[in-house]
Amino acid sequence: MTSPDGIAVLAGGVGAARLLAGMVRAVPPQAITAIVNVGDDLELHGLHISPDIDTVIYTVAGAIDTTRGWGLDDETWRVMDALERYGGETWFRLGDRDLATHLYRTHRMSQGARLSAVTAEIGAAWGLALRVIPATDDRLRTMISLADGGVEVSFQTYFVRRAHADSIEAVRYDGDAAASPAPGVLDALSTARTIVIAPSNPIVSIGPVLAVPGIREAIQARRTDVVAVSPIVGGRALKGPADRMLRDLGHEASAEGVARLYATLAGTLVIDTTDGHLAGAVEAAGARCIVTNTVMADAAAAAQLSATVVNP
Ligand code: FO1
Repeated sequence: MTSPDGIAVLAGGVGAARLLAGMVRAVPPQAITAIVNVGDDLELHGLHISPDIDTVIYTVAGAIDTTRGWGLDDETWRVMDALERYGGETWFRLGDRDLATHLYRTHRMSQGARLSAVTAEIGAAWGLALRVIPATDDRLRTMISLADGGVEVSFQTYFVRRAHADSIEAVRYDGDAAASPAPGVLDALSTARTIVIAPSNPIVSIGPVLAVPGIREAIQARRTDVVAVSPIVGGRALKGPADRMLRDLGHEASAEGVARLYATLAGTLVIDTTDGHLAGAVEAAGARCIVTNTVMADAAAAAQLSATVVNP
């Protein structure tokens, strides 16, 4: 049960993880509930891998490889190298220490444990006090239709195997209609003092969370208490293909475009000082606009942005 001064955060990968790592310094971590995207999840080598959940947990635990932004620091790749001998699938890089997470998660789920329960066990094992909850325990997979012929591929095939180099023409969230919010998600969204939409990719990180029936409505009902952070700075994504995906899908890749995308969800949009000249346009799109540094170059910047976001 999130306390009335709780903070609920819709989270995807790297940007959200950095914000959360700052937020646990700005407010008591026990008051924070991260609701994390599972549309990136995949089964590989018979293992269930949840990249955004692991990126959040490893980053807040201070164990993330800061260069890559995913996976563990001090990593070795002996298993991947050994798999090469057999021609195994090594395009999706799984470090030796990271593999333990997938082995444990897969084993526990084979015993009938829900993803949300196993995620709580893994977060506790890394000493986290904030709650990390998958948006849903049901199967939900982001599928990308590539431009020029529209062949549909899984998210990680688009993002990693094809290095997100393709233009896209559609995105869908396979399984969304049958999915239910994981235990604790709707409770967190209804009792939190503030709901934060982290600076994650609106299409493939925040989109799959909103696609779970009940979640979008729960956020729309709280619009005045919802603060979104634009993942687009100066027309560009700080990391990853969010700007190109937005443009490919007919949205404007700008702080103003994000304001329009989130118009029914967030009463406040936080944009970077680079985009200060767009504040009027953001307000015209219906959101209160806060202009501040949103580039979390270090822990101090992440803590500063978190402080702004939790007390908008
Ligand atoms: N991203 C890559 O670009 N290449 C990889 O080989 C890769 C492996 C990987 C393994 C575990 C994990 O938790 C994340 C991993 N990522 C990799 C990142 C992953 O594609 C995420 O989905 C993105 O960061 C988007 O959130």
